[in-house]
Amino acid sequence: MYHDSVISIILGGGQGSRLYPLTQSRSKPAVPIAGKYRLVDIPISNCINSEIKRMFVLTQFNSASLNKHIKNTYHFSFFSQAFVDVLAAEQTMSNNTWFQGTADAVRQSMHHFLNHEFEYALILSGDQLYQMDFNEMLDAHKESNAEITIATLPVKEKEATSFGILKTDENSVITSFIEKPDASLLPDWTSQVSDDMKSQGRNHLASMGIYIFNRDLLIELMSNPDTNDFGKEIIPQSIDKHKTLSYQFEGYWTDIGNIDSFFEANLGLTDEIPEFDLFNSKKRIYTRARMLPTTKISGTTLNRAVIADGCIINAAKIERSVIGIRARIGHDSTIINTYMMGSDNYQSLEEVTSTSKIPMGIGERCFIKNAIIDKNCRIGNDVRINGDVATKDIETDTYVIRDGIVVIRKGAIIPHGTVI
Ligand code: ADQ
Ligand code: ADP
Repeated sequence: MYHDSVISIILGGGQGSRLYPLTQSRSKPAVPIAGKYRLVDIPISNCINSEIKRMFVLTQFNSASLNKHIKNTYHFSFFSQAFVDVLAAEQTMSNNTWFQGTADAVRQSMHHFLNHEFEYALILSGDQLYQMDFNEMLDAHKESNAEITIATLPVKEKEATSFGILKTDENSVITSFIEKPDASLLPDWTSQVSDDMKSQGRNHLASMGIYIFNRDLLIELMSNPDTNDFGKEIIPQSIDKHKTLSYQFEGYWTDIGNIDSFFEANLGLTDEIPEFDLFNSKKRIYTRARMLPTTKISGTTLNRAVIADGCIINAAKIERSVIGIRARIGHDSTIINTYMMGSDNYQSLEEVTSTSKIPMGIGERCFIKNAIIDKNCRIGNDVRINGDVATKDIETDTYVIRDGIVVIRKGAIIPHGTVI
């Protein structure tokens, strides 16, 4: 176990434009996933399960909901060294800019890390869904005397242009690296992979954006103010000078950095055997213990539905959907292929039954398909939302359509009878 020698640095997101509008009023790590968690719970839980308990979350926005979530969720023993610190981009005498990229975010926060003793810095992305034991990666790093280790995953050709792609020698030492290569270059960038990966057409070795750096090397690399990004500059410039190991991972891992992948990763949880396993007690995903009541369902046909705590559901049908905490869905409504995040609070019975104001949740006789409904939305009666891949991307005050997915903005009011 490496808990005394490792700190982890979670990259909590730049401007968050790829997950917009979910990041319109909150920082990326605070985006709700899987009905009751937030994005930041994934890397934090992986660290806790790997006994790495000193964590920094780097974010551009000092968002109240992120701070509150972390403060209310991760209580460690008074006698333990464990902590989760949120470090937001800060103006100091020596710099007055926001983080310019992933490496710049680490550089600007170095003075916080250096107050702590550590041998290895584990750098993690804040927008990936996976379960990984970092001790195995740390073992590989230490045994090979590497200065940098990158977690890597075989990917298909059509995905390879979105990642850093690399080649290794027979000892898994990285010999070349290219950030997000043009498709025309890919035939030169295949690697030897296992038969299983080969049979799935996964012949390119991609960086997962998960790095281990030895402390002294990280200090040295961060002293060069001209490098702002790990994938674009630090890694390609380091591999010739510093031994950089590829630690190959073949488990489930997916980037959830844009609306389409975020949507699919959430709906994937409704599969009969989801690739991301929330039911594994050894790889538990932690979140805030909210003490919500059990969910109440009446008259609903449920098919592949994942339903969080504290919901009141009277819908006719819910199919391939994830329904988040405190969600309320009215009579005769049909919800298909939808991620509804739920609500931050309950309304009183008078508010819910009032005819003057649309209550939080989804009303009666609605039909909702291919949608993400952010928290605290008020969807009236007889509303029809039918996302379709043929629909062009559009943006209004209350919703945004991206890749055919209708995203209802946080707190939006959708009047009775609206058709989207
Ligand atoms: P990308 O995912 O495209 O590629 P990037 O946008 O830099 O890389 O994001 C990496 C992580 O850092 C994300 O979690 C992001 O939210 C966060 N981040 C980005 N800018 C930030 C900032 N200014 N401050 C704080 N956090 C920030 C990277 C690598 C590729 C690799 C893929 C794997 O560059 O080589 O293949 O990750 O997903
Ligand atoms: P969660 O972790 O439950 O998703 P947050 O920490 O972001 O949520 O905030 C939700 C909490 O904020 C709720 O548990 C509730 O106590 C409080 N809250 C938010 N909005 C309201 C409101 N309008 N009325 C009462 N409480 C609220």
